[in-house]
Amino acid sequence: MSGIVEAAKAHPAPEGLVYTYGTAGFRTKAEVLDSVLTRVGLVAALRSRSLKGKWIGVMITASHNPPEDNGVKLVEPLGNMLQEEWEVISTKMSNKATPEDVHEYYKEIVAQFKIDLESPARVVVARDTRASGAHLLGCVQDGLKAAGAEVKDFGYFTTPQLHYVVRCLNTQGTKDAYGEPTEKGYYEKFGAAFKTALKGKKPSGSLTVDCANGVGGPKLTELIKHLPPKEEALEIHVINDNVVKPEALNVDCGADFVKTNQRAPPSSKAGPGDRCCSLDGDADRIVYYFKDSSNVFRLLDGDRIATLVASFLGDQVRLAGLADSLKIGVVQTAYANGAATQYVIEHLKLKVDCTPTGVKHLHHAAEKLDVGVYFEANGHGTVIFSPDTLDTIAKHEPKNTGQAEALDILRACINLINQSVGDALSDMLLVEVVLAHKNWGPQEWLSTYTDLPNRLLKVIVNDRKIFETTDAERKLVKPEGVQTAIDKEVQKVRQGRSFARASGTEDAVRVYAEAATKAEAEDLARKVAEIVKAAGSA
Ligand code: G16
Repeated sequence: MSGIVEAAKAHPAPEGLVYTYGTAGFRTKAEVLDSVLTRVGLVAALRSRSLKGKWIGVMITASHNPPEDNGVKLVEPLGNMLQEEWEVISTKMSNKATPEDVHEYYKEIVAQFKIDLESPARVVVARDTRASGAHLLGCVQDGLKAAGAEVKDFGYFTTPQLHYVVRCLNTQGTKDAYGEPTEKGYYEKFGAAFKTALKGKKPSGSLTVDCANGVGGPKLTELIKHLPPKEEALEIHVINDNVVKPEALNVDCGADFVKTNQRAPPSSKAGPGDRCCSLDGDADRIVYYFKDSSNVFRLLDGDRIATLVASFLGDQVRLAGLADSLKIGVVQTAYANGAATQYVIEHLKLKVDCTPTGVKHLHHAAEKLDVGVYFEANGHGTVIFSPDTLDTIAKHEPKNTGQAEALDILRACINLINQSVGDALSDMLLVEVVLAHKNWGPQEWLSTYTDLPNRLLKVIVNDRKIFETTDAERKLVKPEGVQTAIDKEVQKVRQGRSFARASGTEDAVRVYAEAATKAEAEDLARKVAEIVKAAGSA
């Protein structure tokens, strides 16, 4: 174990910095991450050993953050986000001051979980296209080597591809086998499911995909090779796929840019009615949009994907004769537009749960449902089917051709949806399948309900950690008095709703506001931002 001291010595922790495993792992400026990455390597090896050698994933990415940032997250054997207990361990390990402290804590974890150091440690690593990725990979490798882990390096991957291979490796040869644990296996699985789910239907028009100049670009180009020919199915135009220039990542493009600014990337050449979508830097988020006949930008975000998919799956379940056996539910966060929540409850007549931000929270809530459709408004999400639901759908005997057809579509959708994590590429194919079956363009999709005008702002404060929330992040409990001030502003506008919460991926407090009109929503967001700014500068 002396190698552990050596590895930690080679990547010393900068003085005075405190690291936290946040909404999606550790995320900050790449130049201060060396020590964290090495220590994450050690923790990943221990996590694998604590599970008797199951494969654990390490993804080096900062997703939607600017090019100079980077980050790392750990993935559990079934492709889920890291267990919270191990998030705490990772945080503690990253903040140990000296190499000796790191070694001591390593031994403490071994004792706490009665880890057999003779058990194998197996870890899968991958990274996005950030310039700092290669160096940080070296730092993780040093930690993994010191801990004696067996490593599979998949090179450049989207985050969901990493989740996919981890799940495949751990389920190989079992009744729950998820697929071939290779990049090719990923394309083959989702490509084949897309073809089956379309059932000969063809999405109307073409789809332009903005890849945020991230890893999604080259991976989408590969995926297209495994889809049916464009004459038979979907014509895709790939844009913003320049990964040779890492400084272009997420700059004036990508899902976060589109969602936050509520406009298309300036590079977009799409005309009215053209269906477009944007991925983020590691291709785990997707939002759709188009220009309407009056040339007005229209966003179809995560809320819209959730309602579209929930309504479609609900129809197929009903048509297949399974309505009495399966209940569908939708999981959202506080960022969900009030109109979307109302539409799900009143029109789709489905149950809605609200959780704090972060895929892990939504995923856990969705796991409690037969069919859990979870999406954050920013485009992160997927659908998960409980084991009993999968069994029911697999065993169901259709009574007529109508039921048989719906059942076929349902089964193909299960294969098309990446159930380990939200996956922009798999979500995109799913949306295209639904639109093709409904024979809808973006305008019909948009017409299902009218979003309340809303505004999302980022406020830079001295210390964002002083902002503490409750009630699924919808209310601030600290600093004292801030929530009361926000409530007062909310009451001044019609259909007003607003909240503030510290980001878990950026050094900022996010403010969300919605109201009956654009002017009121903008005004409310600005007022709440001022309140937050004042409280954060005190
Ligand atoms: C990550 C998380 C998402 C979250 C987003 C913003 O996304 O995976 O669940 O919504 O950060 O989080 P926050 O508001 O706490 O900064 P990504 O795409 O950056 O990995």
